[in-house]
Amino acid sequence: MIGKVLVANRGEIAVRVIRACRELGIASVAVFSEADREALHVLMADEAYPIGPPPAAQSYLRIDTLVAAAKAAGADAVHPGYGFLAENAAFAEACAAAGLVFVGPPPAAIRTMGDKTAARRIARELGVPMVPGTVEPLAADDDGRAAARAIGYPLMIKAALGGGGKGMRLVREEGELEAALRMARGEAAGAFGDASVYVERYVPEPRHIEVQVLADAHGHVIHLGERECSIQRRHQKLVEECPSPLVDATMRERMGEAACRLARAAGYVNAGTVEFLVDPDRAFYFLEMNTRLQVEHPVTEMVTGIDLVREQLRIAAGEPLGYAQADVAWRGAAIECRINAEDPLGGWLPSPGTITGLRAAAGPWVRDDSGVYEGCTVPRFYDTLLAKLIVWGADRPTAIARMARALAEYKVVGVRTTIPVLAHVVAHEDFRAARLSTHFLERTLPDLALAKGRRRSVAIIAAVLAEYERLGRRTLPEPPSDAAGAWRSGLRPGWRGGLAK
Ligand code: MV4
Repeated sequence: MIGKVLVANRGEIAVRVIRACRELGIASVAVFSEADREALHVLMADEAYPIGPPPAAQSYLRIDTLVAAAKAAGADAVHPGYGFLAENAAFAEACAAAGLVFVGPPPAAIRTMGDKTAARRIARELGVPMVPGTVEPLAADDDGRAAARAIGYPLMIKAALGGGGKGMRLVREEGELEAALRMARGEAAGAFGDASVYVERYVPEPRHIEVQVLADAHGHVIHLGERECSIQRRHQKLVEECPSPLVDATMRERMGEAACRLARAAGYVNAGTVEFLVDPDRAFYFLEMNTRLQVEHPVTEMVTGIDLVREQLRIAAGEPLGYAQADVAWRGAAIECRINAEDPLGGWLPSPGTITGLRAAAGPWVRDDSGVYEGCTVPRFYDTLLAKLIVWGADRPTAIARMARALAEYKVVGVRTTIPVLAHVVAHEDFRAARLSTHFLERTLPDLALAKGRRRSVAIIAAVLAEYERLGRRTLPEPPSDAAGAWRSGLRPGWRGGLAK
């Protein structure tokens, strides 16, 4: 039985976990750095403990401090969220050693899947399709030539302990191999404390499709279908959806079955995600397994009706799933947009600061998973994710129209956000026709620069019309209310936020 959970995270995911706890009658304990004293997750939790200075290395990444806070609070369990220590086997072990339930997989499963070559060896054993390449790290003195000739060019060098695109290098021909290998090893050593790398054939124009799995401690493993995550920029996803418009029931069953077999072979328990690359012929290849709850988990929740955080807590408490694969049904379509405090029209730089005005989207089938409130300050020390806007519709076109509507309602003033780019994506004919690839954004973003120029023109035309109206006012009938349509640009008439700046 779990009666109290310490949430070892911040922002929207800490809020998400606190909400699930409250619905289950579980007490929640927040932790906060000096930059997060008045953060939303602190205001929402039942209790909150300070854990140190703003840099994450001195607060949210301190295993000793977090375990001490959990013990001091009398917590039974620790939920790691995503990022920070969520895929750190030593943290899971430290929790267990302190008598705390880690709401996540066993340390051995984290470690196995954290080594991408170990994961590839499991996939090979099981006959799960994967990108051709090595299943062992290259030896420290290996120049990679033999492996590269066997695989063929172009190829990718990846960090064995990497993932999520960090430490990856594309090699088009043998002449580039030596330098790329040196850089990849250096990056891997710096980022992951281990210079080990492996080699894979490069899949051009891939789509990124991942499968959600749930495994309980009683040997039940099921999948909840896929998410399409192809709209991304530099390995940061912007828009995700469930189901993938590319995947039919047969492909879902094949990918889901492969994901379940991988999870089972790794001794996996709790919620996890198996990533695949899908080529233009719809062949899928195992890429890696993420041993955490993912940012984009809500789209799966909206389409399956299953609360993934609730399931994580139930599984961690030792409860059986209580339903089987045949009980999982997928209904309609869900889309998630990530609202980040970044300035896409200014080089995508982070945009920390105080949120002076905020109006979230609402209405039918709209969900706002946010970590901020009007008046709060967005620190510069962490991930820029402010909120996730999620919508559901009976089908994909309905969900897209709803997302466009919801993005137009969403207003954030005081910090720059990615909302204009998200609106661009969901309005684009290629997105609407499901012509998705990981290159979507770089291919279509010049359109956004045009839109910026167009906005300026609209502002000038509006100013000229207003002046004409002022001059002619005496002879014209009473004008309509200024308030009509004011919501498009702000919370109140005359209050100009976001795009109008
Ligand atoms: C690849 C690939 C092409 N071929 N591997 C990027 C994130 C990491 N999980 C793996 N990634 C890729 N691995 C081979 N053999 C292309 C990518 C890739 C990518 C994958 C998923 C989502 C977005 C991406 C953007 C660029 C490259």
